[in-house]
Amino acid sequence: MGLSLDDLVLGVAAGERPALARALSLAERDPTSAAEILSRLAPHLGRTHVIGITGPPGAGKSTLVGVMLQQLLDTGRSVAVLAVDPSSPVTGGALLGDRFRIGEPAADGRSFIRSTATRGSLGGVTSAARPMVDLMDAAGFDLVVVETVGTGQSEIDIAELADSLLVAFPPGLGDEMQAIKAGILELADLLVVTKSDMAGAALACQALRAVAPLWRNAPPIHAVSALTGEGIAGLIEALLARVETSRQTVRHASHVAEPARPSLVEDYEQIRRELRLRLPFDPEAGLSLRLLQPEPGARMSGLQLVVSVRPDGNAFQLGAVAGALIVLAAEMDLSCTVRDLDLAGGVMRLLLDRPARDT
Ligand SMILES: Nc1nc2c(ncn2[C@@H]2O[C@H](COP(=O)(O)OP(=O)(O)O)[C@@H](O)[C@H]2O)c(=O)[nH]1
Ligand SMILES: [Mg+2]
Repeated sequence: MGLSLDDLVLGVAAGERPALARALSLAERDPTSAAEILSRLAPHLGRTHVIGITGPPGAGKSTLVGVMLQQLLDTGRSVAVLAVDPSSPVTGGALLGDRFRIGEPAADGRSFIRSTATRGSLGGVTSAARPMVDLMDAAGFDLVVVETVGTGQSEIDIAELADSLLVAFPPGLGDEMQAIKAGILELADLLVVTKSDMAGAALACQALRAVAPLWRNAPPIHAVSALTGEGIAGLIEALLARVETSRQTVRHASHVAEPARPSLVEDYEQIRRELRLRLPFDPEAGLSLRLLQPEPGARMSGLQLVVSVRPDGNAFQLGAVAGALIVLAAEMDLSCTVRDLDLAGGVMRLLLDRPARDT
């Protein structure tokens, strides 16, 4: 109580922790007020890099986040953490021995940790996660780390929320390998085999390496141990390289006029609307449509799109969407190239572009 919406907006924009904490609570219970606050914070949005981490319960995500948090703070960046699974608190890297010294993360005010209860029936990202991340962004954190428990649905939700998605893959997963084949590998930017100090870790790496070549843009695999510190430095390095390139891409986009891009995104929005009108089912109920960030240094002007099957969807819907996308693109004078279509795996990757014209 006591803080008006105006106070909250000013406080969050100034990076004040009490205001941020209250705005986050508001986002959990009053989406309308949160939306109001966020609309007024619009000029402060879009600066952070969101690191998502997902994977099965007990994979070691929270422990890894604690270790990564300290490492990221050590680079001088400010970091906020949103744990959507509050069952295992982010410890600040309590597992690590003296290999990495764990200070008191909050000591100099560059870190902020918040848990939020899981409400989705599938145990996925709550609908409040997006506005909560946006509030952390508006408060000026360089990085926002979001941990979610991996169920099929939440993995896709977190993929949409994150700029960089880490998928944690613990040793001894066995049958759950199937779940990974069903699309999450395709969504991951970095695959992390956790608990590499354990006996089954080498096998887990092997299993991933065996599957990875099936995908054209398979993500790199990092084996890490929060217990011994093995692989952590390499993981952080890979992550920071992504943070840097995406920052440059954003800068580039805002400084250099690229006439093709915005209108292509508008075309894509029109395609989404048309898909809904023309198909006999709601394509976005059963499928996830995700635009990929342009690859670092890519000269390609087109939009990359990943369509994957959600738990409620099926391969027929994917096939129908593939067909409809091709027809729509042709009608709109766009080129649509299917780069990968894996009906069994439930994933399709497309490139939408404007055909080259001689002028
Ligand atoms: N041996 C080993 N155990 C780990 C490691 N990281 C986490 N654990 C343990 O695995 C269990 C689950 O960890 P937690 O981080 O809560 O997993 P989460 O459910 O994915 O967030 C805990 O008992 C941790 O102590 C690791 O690198 N090596
Ligand atoms: Mg956890």
